[in-house]
Amino acid sequence: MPLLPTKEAPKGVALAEPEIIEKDVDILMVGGGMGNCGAAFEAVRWIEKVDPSISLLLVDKAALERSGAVAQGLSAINTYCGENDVDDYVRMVRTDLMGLVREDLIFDLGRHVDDSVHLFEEWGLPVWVKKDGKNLDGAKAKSEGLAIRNGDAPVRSGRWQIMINGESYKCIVAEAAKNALGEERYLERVFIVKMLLDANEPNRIAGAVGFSTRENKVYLIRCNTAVVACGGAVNVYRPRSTGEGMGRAWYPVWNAGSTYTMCAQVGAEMTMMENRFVPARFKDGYGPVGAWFLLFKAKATNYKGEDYCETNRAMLKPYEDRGYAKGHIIPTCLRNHMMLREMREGRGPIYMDTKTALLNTVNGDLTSPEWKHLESEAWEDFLDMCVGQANLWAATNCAPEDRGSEIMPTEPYLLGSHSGCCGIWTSGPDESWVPDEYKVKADNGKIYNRMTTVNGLFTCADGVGASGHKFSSGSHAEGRIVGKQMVRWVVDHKDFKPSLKENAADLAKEIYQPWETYKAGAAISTDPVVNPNYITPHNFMMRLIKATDEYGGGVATLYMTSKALLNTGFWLLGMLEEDSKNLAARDLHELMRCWEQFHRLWTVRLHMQHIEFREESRYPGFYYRGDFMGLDDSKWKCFVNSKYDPATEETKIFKRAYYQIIPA
Ligand code: SFD
Ligand code: AMP
Repeated sequence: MPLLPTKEAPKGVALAEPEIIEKDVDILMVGGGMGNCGAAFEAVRWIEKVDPSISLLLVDKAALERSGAVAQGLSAINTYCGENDVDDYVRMVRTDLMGLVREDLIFDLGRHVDDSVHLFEEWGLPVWVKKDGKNLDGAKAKSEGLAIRNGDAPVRSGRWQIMINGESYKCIVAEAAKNALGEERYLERVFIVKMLLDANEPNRIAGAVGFSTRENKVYLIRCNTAVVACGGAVNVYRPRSTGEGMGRAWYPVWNAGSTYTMCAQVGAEMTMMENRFVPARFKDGYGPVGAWFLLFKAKATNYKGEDYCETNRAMLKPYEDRGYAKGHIIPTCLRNHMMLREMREGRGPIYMDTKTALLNTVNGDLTSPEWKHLESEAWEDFLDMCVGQANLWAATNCAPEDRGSEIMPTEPYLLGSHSGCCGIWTSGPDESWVPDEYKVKADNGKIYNRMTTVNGLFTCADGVGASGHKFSSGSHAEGRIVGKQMVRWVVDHKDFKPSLKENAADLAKEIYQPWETYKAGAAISTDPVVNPNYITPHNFMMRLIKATDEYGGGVATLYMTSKALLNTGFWLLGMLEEDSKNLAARDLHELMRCWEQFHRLWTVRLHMQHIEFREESRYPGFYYRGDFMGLDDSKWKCFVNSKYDPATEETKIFKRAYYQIIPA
């Protein structure tokens, strides 16, 4: 019989009965992104100083050099304090995130972040330097022996941002982490599925389980302490991209909410999961706008050429009156809020006026050598961090000096390190100025900075909630804070012997279930991706993102939702939860996709539950509660936190007090 054509051919390594590999380590690091590269580097330094017998293992689902958000590189470092006062950094983050942030965490990060940037430069990252009023790019600065770590001035695109030649940013940071670890202390291409609690001590982390995406191996790792830093959640809402472009997104598509799901599932308290980030980006290519707004001083305009941030200034009044949107700082969500009005009322498309910006910079002199340099900077901004946008410009014959490019608010992303702040509730530093409620007391009565409410479980970067605007540099710096604390934890808990409730064979069976489901059902249909007995991870994701898009405030409704809409969404997600038991995998790649969908489902449901709980529209432009359109500080100037109880399988959502630490 001739082979029937298949719509989706399997792509990964064939599935087979997995070998089970068990490991015991003191420190387990899950994820190999900016956060955990910092954690690994710092932990090794302290292990060498304190006790070289402490063991450590870092596990990444991908390869460190190109994993996570910085995989493609970046063209700016968005958090570098330099000459700025750290208090002002806290003020900026507080204003941008509508007044609700953990100021202890932000201050703590601000005072450490520059040190990470200096290390990046030392490890080889070319950083632009200002000399005699001129901008020298990284290579030129290096050749002249200039460096910001030696006191030379960086090229600032904005007050907090500095320019880099960052195509190889992640390779450089990963190399330093790998050099510190040595080959025996990291595992790549291993996807962690869940964290495991201790069998004897309640609320105590004791291990993790996952599988190789290249070999049929299940890894069960017992540990004394763990950090989960698997980035944010992408493709939890339907992206604007369709057809062959589907899958193109702004934040890294590989990060599927593993951080939030895996920590929530073991009972870690979550915070501000209602928050999201809807970045304004160049349409279709998702190219960054920051350098255009800040470095090139470009304006975004409606179809009439009006700067809608000026014409809609009155929309800010209610927020300014309450102390939000101060002076020239307009919170990111409110900038979207004004743009969305233009789109709703038919004054789109919205354009980034690249032409005027470029011509103004060189006073209209398109023949000067400065012009050539400026032109390459404009392209390099994309080539360093979003190659697809440069491709799109080339493919559409777009010369930015001739005409503007359309910008658009994207689909929502869940993250805690960029201009958003959902995540996990953690302890702040153990200092007198930090309110007691911000300190999580561990089993021994001590405070471990960035520990979650689960004993021995840490997080950093996109994982830590209520503390945005860390970006790449702050994520690394926060990882370093965690690395040091984990060594301290091990020293303080030398006698702990992890014991797991689950056994390895049962866990392996559970993880490989989608393969069994596939084998059991496959013969029933001629097309392997359409089958009454199972659902493929791709089809599962399509159902998930349709539900969240339409009912959870996605682009379909211009970010509008309400209690009634959310309830329909929960009903659909409930059925998806049931169907998640019927996810099927044909190969190892699909097995990873199955577990990613499961992580997405948990994360986005929690996001919607938090939105339901907060009866106001705290972030207009990111999302709206149609039934509570305004801000209500009398009831909601507080954190919304939640906690899943692994024993009862119930999630409780509640308020926690906000404390202002840095005066206005
Ligand atoms: O232009 C598992 N970011 C920017 N930061 C800057 O400083 N400057 C910029 O220019 C920035 N911009 C930007 C940025 C990101 C992206 C994607 C673009 C543009 C296009 C933000 C930073 O990159 C971000 O803040 C940090 O990278 C966050 O660090 P972290 O550690 O939280 O996440 P990660 O780096 O993505 O790493 C996650 C890791 O987890 C792994 N992983 N491993 C095992 N098991 C699982 N289940 C796992 N799930 C995930 C990943 O492989 C990865 O190693 S701009 O927009 O402003
Ligand atoms: P983006 O490219 O949008 O991710 O932004 C990069 C950096 O520039 C971040 O620190 C943003 O907060 C900042 N930024 C972007 N757009 C603006 C703007 N219009 N005004 C002020 N800051 C901005």
